[in-house]
Amino acid sequence: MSTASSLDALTGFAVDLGGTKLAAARFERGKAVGRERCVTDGAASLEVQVDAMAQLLRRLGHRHGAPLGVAVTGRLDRDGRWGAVNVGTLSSISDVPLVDALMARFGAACALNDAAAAAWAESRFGAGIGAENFLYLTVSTGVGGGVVLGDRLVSSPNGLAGHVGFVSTPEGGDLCGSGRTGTVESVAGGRALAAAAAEAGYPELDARGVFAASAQGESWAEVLVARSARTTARLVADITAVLGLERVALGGSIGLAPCYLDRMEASLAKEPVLFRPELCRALLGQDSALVGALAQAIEKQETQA
Ligand code: ADP
Ligand code: BMX
Repeated sequence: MSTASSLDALTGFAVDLGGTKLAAARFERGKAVGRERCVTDGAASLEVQVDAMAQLLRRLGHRHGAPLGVAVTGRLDRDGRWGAVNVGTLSSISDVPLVDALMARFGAACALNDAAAAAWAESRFGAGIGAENFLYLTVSTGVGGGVVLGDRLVSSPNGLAGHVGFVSTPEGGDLCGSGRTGTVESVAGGRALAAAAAEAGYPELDARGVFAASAQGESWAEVLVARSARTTARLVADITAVLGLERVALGGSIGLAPCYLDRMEASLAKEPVLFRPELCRALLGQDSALVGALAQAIEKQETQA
């Protein structure tokens, strides 16, 4: 049995590069013993993104060759090349050699999509335990997903598998940064909510501000929050029709916002029972992607040893 199959076997470093924040942590026996974070530069090149990771890792005491898992927003193909699917989130990342750059800089690294990493962590150590057909859904800057069927993280050579935010929705109509029109991400994700707030006359608000306005009873904001939750609930029912999902764990700062799960539950309750998987919050919270990336890094090292 792989030692990474238990949480307390996880000792090393992890990075989670999302569309809004870059987080890093040092883990000892599965516990975060140091944390660093900064704002993501969505226009940065590969070199600048790796520099930003290096700064955080240096502060955490990283040494060349230490176990390192890196979770990134965007697509990671089988050759370790990285590309934004939504170019509005990372405008300078298009088919760049991430894994080569990480290996050259840090001596050891394993990289994967952020939602895929989070799905792996939740399925092994968190909300997915005991579910054979499991989806982790992040509602964050964008809307992303990772699917675990049995003991296997679903992947594809081009790294697109699991990108559930790019499914289209009848709620949508706008052009998405992926090139598709009317995607779930272009309605329900954080960038979409900020854009909708600007259209409603609140250009200074981000998605967090929209949720705060909604909590204060502002009806324009309430409409946007309700539409996001309704759209992701419908997405869950649609994916359930394809994969027979048993359980879905919600993550990301929007997915973990206090009211969001309840709103999704209320929408999902209108679907026939067959299309309603169990819905819960990610048990590892904001750490899912960090933990999953490090677990994958350690599993990879063990396989190569
Ligand atoms: P990332 O996408 O970088 O992984 P997050 O999961 O934190 O990061 O998602 C960022 C999005 O979540 C932003 O659009 C931000 O405005 C929004 N957000 C942050 N905190 C909250 C909150 N408490 N309630 C609702 N939305 C939030
Ligand atoms: C987008 C896509 C996914 C990512 C998801 C959540 C890009 C740059 N990202 O759908 O790869 O998993 O967002 O990422 O195309 P986050 O930035 O919201 O954390």
